[in-house]
Amino acid sequence: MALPKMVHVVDSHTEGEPTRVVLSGGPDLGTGSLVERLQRFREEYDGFRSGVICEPRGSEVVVGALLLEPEQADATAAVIYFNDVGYLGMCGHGTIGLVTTLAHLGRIKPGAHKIETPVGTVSACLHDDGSVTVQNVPSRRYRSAVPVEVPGYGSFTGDIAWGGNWFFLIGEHPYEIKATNREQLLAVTTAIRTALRDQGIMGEDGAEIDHIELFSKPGDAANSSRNFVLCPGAAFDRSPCGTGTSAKMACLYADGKLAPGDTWRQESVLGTVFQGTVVEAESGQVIPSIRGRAWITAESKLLFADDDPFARGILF
Ligand code: PYC
Repeated sequence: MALPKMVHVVDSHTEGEPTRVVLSGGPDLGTGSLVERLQRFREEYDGFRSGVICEPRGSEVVVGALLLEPEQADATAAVIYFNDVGYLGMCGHGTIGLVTTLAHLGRIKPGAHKIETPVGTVSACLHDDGSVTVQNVPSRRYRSAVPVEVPGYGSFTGDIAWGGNWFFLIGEHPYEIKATNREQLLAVTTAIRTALRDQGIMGEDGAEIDHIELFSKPGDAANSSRNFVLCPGAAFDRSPCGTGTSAKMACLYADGKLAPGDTWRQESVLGTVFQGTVVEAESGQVIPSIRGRAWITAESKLLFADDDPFARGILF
């Protein structure tokens, strides 16, 4: 696969978590469903993913958003999210970043916009104050109170839930969720993910659980809870994680602790907040909404020289 010479990107952060929207210079994935286009991206252009996201042009914290032509005539955009190790189903903070980017470029106005993702179409409302509400894909708890023995750390019990990605959600643990504890939190959540994999604990249809979410009391009493979310690679989410907040609300709903229309204010490890709510959907699922804000940080051209040994990123 030859890399393009130049890729035009807009960077933003959503409540602390970065998104890099690829506007031009991305691979030609042809036509077909987004699932088919994602498969082509993964099989034929994975070096583009790592080149755009990994060092020296990016970092493991960044989530990429490849902007594509939608299939539906009334959709504003289609998008495939990706990171330093692979591809995401949906991304809540990324959708807020994408909508803010499109508004920054003058391509959309306040109001509701349909965005296609590989796991379903979501709706994003750009508000007059610049904040964005994302109505996510139907979310559900798959299994509750699942025990896992984690070598070096002991036992944990968590729920497995889908919020556009697969999560293992843990409320009971001895760790203080604060930014200065991030190395410890990264170590334990990474060990939990490895233990889930080693012990064959999966999402539905054998899907890998690649996000681990710890909860505690909020730092600010105005909020409902604080979280720490391990993303699929070795980075943690600086935002409260849109798909993670969706998974959390699906669990609360399943426990009768969150009714449709109630507000859930999810605080991140940095103290930033997504405000969430749910409506009921069929088969015990909920349709979660999360509201947050993104800020544009850069408009850049990424350059890829033919003889650059790290054009496809530094693959540690
Ligand atoms: O906001 O859904 C999210 C997300 C997933 C991974 C990083 N952020």
